[in-house]
Amino acid sequence: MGHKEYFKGVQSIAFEGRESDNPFAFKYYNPDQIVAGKTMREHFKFAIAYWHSFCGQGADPFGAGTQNFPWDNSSDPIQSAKDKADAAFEFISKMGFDYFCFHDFDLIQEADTLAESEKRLNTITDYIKTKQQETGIKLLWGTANCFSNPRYMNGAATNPDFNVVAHAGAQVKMALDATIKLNGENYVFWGGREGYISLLNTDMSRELDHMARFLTMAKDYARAQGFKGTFFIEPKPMEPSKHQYDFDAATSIGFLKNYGLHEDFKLNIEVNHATLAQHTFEHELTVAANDNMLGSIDANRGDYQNGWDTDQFPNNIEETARAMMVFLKAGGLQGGGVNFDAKIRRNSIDLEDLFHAHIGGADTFARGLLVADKVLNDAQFSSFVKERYASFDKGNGSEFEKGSLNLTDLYNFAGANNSAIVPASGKQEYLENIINNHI
Ligand code: XUL
Ligand code: CO
Repeated sequence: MGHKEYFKGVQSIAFEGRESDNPFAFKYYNPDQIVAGKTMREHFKFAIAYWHSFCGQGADPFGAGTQNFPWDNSSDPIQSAKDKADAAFEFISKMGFDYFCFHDFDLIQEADTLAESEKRLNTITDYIKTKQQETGIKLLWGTANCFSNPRYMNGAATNPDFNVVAHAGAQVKMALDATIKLNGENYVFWGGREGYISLLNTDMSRELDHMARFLTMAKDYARAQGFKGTFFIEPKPMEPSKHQYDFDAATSIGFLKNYGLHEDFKLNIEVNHATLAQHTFEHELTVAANDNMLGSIDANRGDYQNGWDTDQFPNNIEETARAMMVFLKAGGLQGGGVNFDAKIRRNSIDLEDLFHAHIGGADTFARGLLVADKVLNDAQFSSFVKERYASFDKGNGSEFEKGSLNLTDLYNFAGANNSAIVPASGKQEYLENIINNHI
C-alpha cells in the first residue's frame, strides 16, 4: 500500500456487545451472528456512500463547507482522486464493511469534455480495481450524477433538448462501463431532475416516454456488455425538482410496468425519500415487497420538524425495527444491500465523527433486525393478522378470493346473513406494545 494513513488513531471497529462503553465498537452489529437463518453481514451488505462520506464537505445553501478533508489537498484531479480512494478504502476497511456505492464524478472530478472525463474515469477505476483486489471491498452499485452539472437544469433523460439527453446517455454509458469494470452488483437511477418545476413549460407525457426509452437503452447496453445485476429506480417525490416522476414506490412500479421494464428494474427505497412522500419507510418497503420489487435500501433518516432531505444517519430503533419486519417477511433484498446515504452534520468536523455515524447506523439496523425477528417469532403477534383475515380462509370468503363469486352472490350472501357482522377490534395498541416489549 504505502500511502498515507488518514484515520490515524482509529483501528478496526469490532463487535464488543451491548455492555461495552467503547465508542469505537459495535454494540449490536455482530457481522457473524446468525439471525433468521443468515449472518448479519449477509442480511445487510452494508455500503458506504462515496459522495457523502468522502466528497461532501458540509456546504449548504447558506455557507461553504466546514469539513476540510486531508485527502483533498491536491490541485491535480488525478492525484486528489487517488488520495480520496485511499481514504475511502482505509475507512471502509476499518469499519469492516464489504461494499461501497458511487456516482461517476464522486470518483474523480468531471473534465471539460466527455473524452477527457472518460480518460479520467478509466484512470481512477484502474486504481480502484487494485484497491478492491487488496481489500476485498466490493461495489454494491454505481450510478451517474446527471443532476449537478448546470446542463441538467431542465432534466437529463427528460430534458426538452435532445442534445442534453444524448449527453446524459453518454454519461450513463461511461458510468455503466465503470460499474461493470469494478464488478458492480447493481446499477441505480435516481432522477433528481427528471420531473418538472412548472407544468406551463412541460410536456409530461412526452417526457415520461423519453425517460422509459432512455432506461430501456441503458438496460439493453449493459446487458449486451454482460452485466447480470439489477437496475434500481430510487423513488423521491421532490427536491431538487418540484415534482419528480419517480414520486414513490407505487408510482415507480406503475411506470416500470407501463413500459415493460419491471423484469430488469427493482426499487432502491430511501428512508428520507419516503418521509418526503408523506409515507413511512415501512410503507414504501411494503409496497415494493408486495410486487417482489424490494431491491435495495438507502439508509438514513429525516427530521420530523423539517420538511427537507436532511440525510441524517439512522438512529430510530422503532422505525428501523418495523422496517426490518417488512424486510424479513420479504426474505430480504433482491440483489441490493443497505447503503448509508447519510451525511454527518455540518458542525461534525472531526474525522472520527464519520466512525460514530456509521457505527450508530449499523447498530440501529442490527438492533432493528433483532427486534423484528423476535416480534415475528412471537406467537401473540404473528397469529393476529392471520386470524384477522380468517373469514377469507373458508367458505364464501375463500370463493371470493378465488374469483368465483359475483356481485349478486355478495348481495344474496349478505341478505341471508344479516346478523353475521360482529365488530372486531384492530388491537393496534396491543400490537404496538408487543414491539416495544421486544426493544
Ligand atoms: C438524493 C439521493 C442520491 C441517490 C443516488 O436524494 O438519494 O444520492 O441515492 O444518486
Ligand atoms: Co439515495
